[in-house]
Amino acid sequence: MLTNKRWEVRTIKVAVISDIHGNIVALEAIIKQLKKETIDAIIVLGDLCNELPFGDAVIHRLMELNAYCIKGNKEEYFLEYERRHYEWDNLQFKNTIFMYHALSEDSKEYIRNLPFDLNLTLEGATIKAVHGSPSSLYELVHQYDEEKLEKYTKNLKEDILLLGHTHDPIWTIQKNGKTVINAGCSGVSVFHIGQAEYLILNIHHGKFQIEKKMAKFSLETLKKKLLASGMVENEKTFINLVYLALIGKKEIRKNFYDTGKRMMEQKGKKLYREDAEGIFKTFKLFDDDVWRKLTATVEPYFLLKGKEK
Ligand SMILES: [Mn+2]
Repeated sequence: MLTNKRWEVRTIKVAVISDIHGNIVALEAIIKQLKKETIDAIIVLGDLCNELPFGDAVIHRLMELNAYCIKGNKEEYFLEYERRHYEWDNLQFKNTIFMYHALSEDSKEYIRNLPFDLNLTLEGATIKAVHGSPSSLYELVHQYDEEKLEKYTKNLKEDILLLGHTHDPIWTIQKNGKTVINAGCSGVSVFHIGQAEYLILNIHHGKFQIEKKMAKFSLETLKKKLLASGMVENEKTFINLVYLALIGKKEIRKNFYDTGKRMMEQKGKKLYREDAEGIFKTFKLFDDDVWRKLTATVEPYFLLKGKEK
């Protein structure tokens, strides 16, 4: 029968994007590529915003595209800020607060309503999508984490487990008859300079095949947008470290945070709160004097100077 035959040849294409972190320039580059093919669904694995200050534009675009989105730890930071359970007066939090206030009310509401995970059945394939791991927004699951992979595939009902959060380049692994896919990092990858990685799942009668994709974006356009955003004038260090990592100088950022950790330890101060809940379980705290001393050491490398106040 004609209808059945048509049904049998149907392959659906699902784009999977992760960790955009407010990089609207990268997201637009991906969308441009997606428009060239027939995409049936878009899944976004959290950390839509909060690193680069264009989260509002990113969320509006994802709303327009009717993307299936889940929450990342970076959205949770904003929700923690809304709850005001902690003090947020450290210098290092100025950028988080700035990016929160750069969101429109409908974007904030969108974030509040993001689910922790998604369970989808698409053309016979069952998919579970999470940001970190099936039990936490913060847990990192790498390709070599045998125990975690065992734990999360052993009783998995779905065929495919989609992960993000690590910013590893895209990887896939077979375990306990399941396919685990880490969708990499679209917005702030330190492995693909000026390129946004994502993937396409081609699904046909429950069988699927994975295509790794790459979309080039302009770091110059991004730089101009960052300079116009007001982020540098608000707190210059964080955004400069992010931008340096984006252009391939990730060791400057790594050194900043590693040295900061040692300086806090030398002061006999804890990097985490005793009563830590939520984001403070994973968020390292730096005293302002440490943050300022470190800034002085990396400032000569800063490319985003901002306007004089
Ligand atoms: Mn994350």
